[in-house]
Amino acid sequence: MQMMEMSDELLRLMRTAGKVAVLTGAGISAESGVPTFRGKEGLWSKFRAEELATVEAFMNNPQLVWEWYLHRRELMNRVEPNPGHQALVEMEKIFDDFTLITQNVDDLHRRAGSENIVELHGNITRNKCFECGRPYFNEITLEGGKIPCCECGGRLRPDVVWFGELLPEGALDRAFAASQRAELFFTVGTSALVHPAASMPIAAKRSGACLVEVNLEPTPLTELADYAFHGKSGEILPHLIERLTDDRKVP
Ligand code: BV8
Ligand code: ZN
Repeated sequence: MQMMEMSDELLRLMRTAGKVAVLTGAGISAESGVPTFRGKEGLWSKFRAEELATVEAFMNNPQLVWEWYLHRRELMNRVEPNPGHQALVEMEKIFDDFTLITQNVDDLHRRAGSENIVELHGNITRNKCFECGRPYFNEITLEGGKIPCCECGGRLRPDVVWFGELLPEGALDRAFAASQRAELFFTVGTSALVHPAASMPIAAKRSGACLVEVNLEPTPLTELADYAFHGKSGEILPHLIERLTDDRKVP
């Protein structure tokens, strides 16, 4: 659907909705220069995320996995939130009950100013001990090929959720609760292939929410969505906010 066709029905709903939830994926950070997972320019295109973001990969080759995360962390220091992230900060101010559920570990929503964020897959800026789970705040370097360790002797790892690992319980509960009470649910910049994250829009729709997809290309959610905007989130989201705030200014 083209932007100009944004129906009055959706605008009316956005004008009157109170409870809104958003699920974001790597696509919302693409315009900041962060490679997506499954795009052509995917992260370290010679590897698949599923081969590096796993416990086995870390057990077999912790050096390679740490190099991948330090490379991504260094990239994160060089990029900024984009208008898509900023539009969600505005959205949080407009709706009384707003929850931003993200699969991204890039910390860009927090840096943009979003507050009520549910990090389903952790955050690449944080480290923790693989064994005891204690957070670790010092700089990580891979000097002399040694893997950094915790006082307990356990190996340190990035505080992200790897494939095959359970999501943080609190995060999963909060995300499902927000999805099931939402009147309006946006899924933005995700291929909707990774579970249980991709179940959030489905849970929202099942509970009666209006489902809006904003993504560069169709996904398995497109046919379920009430509205599907296919294009760049950094253009579509600001336009939605502009239409909404113009509208709300109407005396
Ligand atoms: C779990 C953190 C319980 C690490 C990540 C078979 C069926 C169903 C499920 C499974 C299955 N086999 C295994 C599973 C479970 C598995 C899973 O879902 N696998 C998938 C691949 C099939 N899930 C898990 O393992 C999860 N845990 O289930 O625990 C359990 C326990 C034990 C045994 C079984 C089950 C844990 C998953 C978390 C993995 N960690 N990240 C890190 O980042 O290093 S996932 C990783 O993928 C990122 O978090 C990323 O966000 C996420 C999803 O990818 P997307 O965000 O959607 O990114 P993608 O590139 O795919 O798509 C981007 C989209 O944006 C594209 O559509 C593109 O068109 C669009 N786009 C691009 N540019 C723009 C744009 N849109 C708008 N504007 C633009 N400018
Ligand atoms: Zn430890």
